[in-house]
Amino acid sequence: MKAKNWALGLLLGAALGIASAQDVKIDGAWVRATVAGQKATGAFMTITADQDMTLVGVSTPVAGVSQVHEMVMSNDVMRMSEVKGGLPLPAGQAVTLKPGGYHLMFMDLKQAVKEGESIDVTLTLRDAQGKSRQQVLRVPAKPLVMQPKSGMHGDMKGHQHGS
Ligand SMILES: [Cu+2]
Repeated sequence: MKAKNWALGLLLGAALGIASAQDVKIDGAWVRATVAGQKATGAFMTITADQDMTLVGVSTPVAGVSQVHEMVMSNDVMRMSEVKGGLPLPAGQAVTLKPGGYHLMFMDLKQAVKEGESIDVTLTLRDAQGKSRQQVLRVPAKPLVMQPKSGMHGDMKGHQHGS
């Protein structure tokens, strides 16, 4: 019933030429401002999809390589790696990308990301039917608020991937 309503809404939206840009809600997006010589940075946000979606890719003009990353424990060391198969965005669930967890990774930076400036970030999203589309965001650059190292560790050890 719900899916049917949604499909009908999509059909109407398409018929009226309305872009379904509001399918995925983005809250609190920011990218970590870089310091001199820094070649990589991360971006963070909370993403809420109103239908099951998968974040399959990301790009920005300021980086040569952009990936969706996760932090994983490997031999007691936190490492980050690309999320294989994309990051699931279950319908109605807020998925938070934050330091120490999921993040958008921008590598091979072509320019500095300065505090107070914004960069364009394009998310590639795939729906349950396998259709992909892109959503462009303006993401402001902010400095990372430094936290005590020990506190960070404690947080990470207790970290579980919640639902
Ligand atoms: Cu990363």
